[in-house]
Amino acid sequence: MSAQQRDLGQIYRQMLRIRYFEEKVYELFLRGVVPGTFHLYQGEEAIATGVCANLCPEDVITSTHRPHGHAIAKGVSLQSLMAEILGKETGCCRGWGGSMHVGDMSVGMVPAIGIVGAAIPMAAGIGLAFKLQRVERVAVCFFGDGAINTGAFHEGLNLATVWKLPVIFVCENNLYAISTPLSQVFCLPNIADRAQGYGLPGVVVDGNDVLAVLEAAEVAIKRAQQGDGPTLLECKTYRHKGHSRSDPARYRPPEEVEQWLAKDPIPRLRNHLVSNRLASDAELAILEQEVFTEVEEAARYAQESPLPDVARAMACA
Ligand SMILES: Cc1ncc(C[n+]2csc(CCOP(=O)(O)OP(=O)(O)O)c2C)c(N)n1
Repeated sequence: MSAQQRDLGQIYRQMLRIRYFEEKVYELFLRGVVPGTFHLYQGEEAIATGVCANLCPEDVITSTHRPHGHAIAKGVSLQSLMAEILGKETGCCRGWGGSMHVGDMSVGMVPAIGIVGAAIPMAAGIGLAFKLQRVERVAVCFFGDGAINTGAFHEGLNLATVWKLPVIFVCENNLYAISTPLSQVFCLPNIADRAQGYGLPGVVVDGNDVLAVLEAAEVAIKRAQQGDGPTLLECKTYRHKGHSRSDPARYRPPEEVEQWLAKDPIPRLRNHLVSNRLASDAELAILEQEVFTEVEEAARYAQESPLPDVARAMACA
């Protein structure tokens, strides 16, 4: 299916659900309701949305310390996600994981892993399981540019390629690993260029253009489903906020931030929808209100939910 034939209204809704959800998380944090830290995905919504729109519930994703967008795009409910972030019993991990470990295997999301790069070989292992089971399922591994110099990146990409595993490696290159610019730790023009060294296709994608992500992910997923092995997708993007909730991100030049904010993927898709008469302003305003209400409802649900029972803290299940 070409990106033009998809229901782009649904894609817009999904990106907006991620954006509004995280705005609410930040608001709740300022009100002192969120325990622990979190890492906002704002600015990168087109990647999770564009990739996961091509997946079935049976396909599996792995995620990082910045997992809210991946979770929402893969189908974790806003209610259970918000409850997890607030450490509540009704959370997708029953309040035991918090923001950095959200996940729900019933929709194909392995609980997120905060160790940089650690999920890369794990995704290869999931792909190996699918291959051995002879099922047409794929594993998608999201990771940041900070993961590309870990041994796990080398092991995971190499084995997945050698064994032709159905894995899509999605590098969300937002130019910084905490405060370290990619240019200080990497010499090639593109992370995707690394793929050549392992013998898999490496594709550079504008990660702020959801139409481009949809198309590139579709090609990579088909290739994996046909038994032709993995692909490395490098999605170039930018996080709007600091690394974590306490980071003012002063290490980024203001003009760089400004340039990237102008490429915000959400208004970009909105403009596309309106200028191509795929949706009117009024229709999108209704959709935006619906998403706002859905997020408010999730926040209310999470806040009213009980905390986990302390007596269960040392139990295994
Ligand atoms: C193995 C390991 N080393 C260091 C850290 C601390 N740490 C947490 S996030 C992060 C940066 C990750 O950057 P990147 O992979 O580019 O993802 P982004 O935060 O940009 O989404 C680091 C170094 C960690 N979690 N795991």
